[in-house]
Amino acid sequence: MLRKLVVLAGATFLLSACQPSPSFLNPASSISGHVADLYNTILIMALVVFVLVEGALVLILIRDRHKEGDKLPHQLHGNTNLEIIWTVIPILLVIALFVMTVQTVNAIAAPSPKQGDLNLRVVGHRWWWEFDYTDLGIATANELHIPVGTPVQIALESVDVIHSFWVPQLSGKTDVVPNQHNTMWLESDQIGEFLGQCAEFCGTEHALMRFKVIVESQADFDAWVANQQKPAYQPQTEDEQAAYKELTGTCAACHSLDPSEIDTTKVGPNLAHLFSRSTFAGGSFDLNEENLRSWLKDTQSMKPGNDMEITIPQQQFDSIVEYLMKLK
Ligand code: HEC
Ligand SMILES: [Cu+2]
Repeated sequence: MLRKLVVLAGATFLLSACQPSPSFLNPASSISGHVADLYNTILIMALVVFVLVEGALVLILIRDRHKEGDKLPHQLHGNTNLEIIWTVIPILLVIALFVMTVQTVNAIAAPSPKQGDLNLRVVGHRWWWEFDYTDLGIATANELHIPVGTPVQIALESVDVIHSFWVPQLSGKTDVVPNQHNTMWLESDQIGEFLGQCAEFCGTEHALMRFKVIVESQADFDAWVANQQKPAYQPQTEDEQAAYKELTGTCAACHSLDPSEIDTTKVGPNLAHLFSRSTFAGGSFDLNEENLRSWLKDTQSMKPGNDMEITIPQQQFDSIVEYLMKLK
């Protein structure tokens, strides 16, 4: 048992060393920096208290042990000075924690210090994220592209239950509540990919309601936007025509093939540029042919309980897969 535990703990450490930690303790923005600073300060304070209190305890246990032949020690009742000290010090500590926490909350809640913002709408769906670039007229899902060093203003909405938007390295958590308009902003000062996760239990597939924030240079971001603004790939061959008919027929009840159709009532993600993304179904699986085929064959075994329930006619299956893979 103990050996198993040691191996498990060792493996966890080794594996976690492979990737930079997605934790807020590895911040890539001023907001997460504030949170990490507060956490570290409180941790240090707690460590000092722990070492002093436990140190005194252990010292007394050892030094004042009962020894053979000891007489009954001097008996006393109460010590006003000591009691004042151990009441006042914790009160001062708690006041300090309170002040630091309020300062951090204010720093996070403050409007972004810079102009030139990008406006975004994030919509929580069970169990995936819709990202609407309202100013740029594009809708996408599960992978949020933003330019480095630019504050992004985010309006948060939910079409069903309460979710929570959280990118530990970039932002605090903000609840995404039906019929309520919450806002937040985030900014990254590092290029890279940052993992996000729904942070409010929202049902069966809550754990697979993930997403990625892809922070790029302004030039890369502009190129990405230009591609997303293009219409989806149009059918050329007969097979593609058949697939297109299916995609704009049965599938269109829940999916749009028009990147400029910003429509939160669609139950599933916009598919116009599906293969410009690297993951799907709430950032849960790598997007490649094999996984796409498994998904279309049986979505419910890959992500049990999700809202895509459909059987695709066998004769159209291959052409749909091939068509979807052209949607770059
Ligand atoms: C009843 C609604 C519904 C129908 C009809 C439907 N889907 Fe879906 N689809 C969904 C939902 C909901 C998701 C997201 C599931 C999740 O991540 O939890 C999804 C996800 C997907 C994804 C992954 C997209 C991404 O970026 O995560 C693909 C690909 C897809 N569907 C293809 C299709 C195709 C092809 C059809 C038609 C043959 C179709 N769907 C019909 C609801 C539907
Ligand atoms: Cu959620």
